[in-house]
Amino acid sequence: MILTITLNTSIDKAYRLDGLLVRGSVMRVASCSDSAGGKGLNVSRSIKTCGEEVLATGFVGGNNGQLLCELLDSDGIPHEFVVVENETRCCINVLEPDGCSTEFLEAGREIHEDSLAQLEARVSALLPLVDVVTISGSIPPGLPATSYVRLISLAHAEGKPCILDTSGTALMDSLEALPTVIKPNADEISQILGKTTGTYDELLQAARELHTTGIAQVVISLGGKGALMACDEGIFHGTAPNIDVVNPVGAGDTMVGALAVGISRKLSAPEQLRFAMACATANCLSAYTGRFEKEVANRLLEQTTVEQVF
Ligand code: TA6
Repeated sequence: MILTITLNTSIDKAYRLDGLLVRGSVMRVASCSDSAGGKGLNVSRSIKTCGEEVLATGFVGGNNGQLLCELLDSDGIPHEFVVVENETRCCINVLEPDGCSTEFLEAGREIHEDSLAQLEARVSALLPLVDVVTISGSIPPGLPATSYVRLISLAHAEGKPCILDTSGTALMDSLEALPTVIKPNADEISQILGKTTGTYDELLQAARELHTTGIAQVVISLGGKGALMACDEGIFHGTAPNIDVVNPVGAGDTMVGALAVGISRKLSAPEQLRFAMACATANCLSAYTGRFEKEVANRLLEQTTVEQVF
């Protein structure tokens, strides 16, 4: 079973427009779909789509928190959240006919540190039951940037691999806990190593350097150019087939979920990367945030290649 941890859950609202966004105007939304969001819940859906057992935890609060649990129930995602006082946030994704996607992400309401202690106790109780842990997304106001350090350490103390997918100071301040897998973008790698990683070779070198600090797998998304993975077996470059993107939102989260599935299934590192890229590409073909069709991912898997570059 895979445990997903989401401190900053969200009701994700996807607004699809009939015309291009016009600033300063009143625009009626052609369609709106709500989904249980926050990166870790997109991750949870992707794990379930892959056919693996998943359990979601983190924080929910208020009416939005209740709606989020109902949305997860309808997705068939088991959950054991710590309920907090303040309302769960909303994140808006505006989708235009030309494929442009604009996201408005609320910071979230304040969560008190005693709630984090409750979550740590909940996670500790669940760890003996799980194979892999994922931790995804931003840290809500009120909690320290080091919130993920203790959660990663709890997982490692039980011998469970832990994938961390976050950014900014939350990522920087969590590296001391040596998460098993991280998925930084090129800017974050530059920030971590304090040097530019503009060229492909600089990215390769940086991924290798980051891996040597003790992070077992460093996955770098190259957008349309695929993704890199630096690990003990070497450095691999995965390339997915070209597609017409329908909705890219959640693709990175689907990649995390598929990486967790790959680890749970004890796939080799390059096979984990290939499987994760096929699922993330399938996510981009779905109109719904953080969802994809397993059959589409299986078809894309045959067209996704991974080559060893170092
Ligand atoms: O990656 C897409 C997404 O998960 C959206 O669904 C929205 O929930 C947002 O990211 C949350 O990002 P954050 O970094 O604030 O956790």
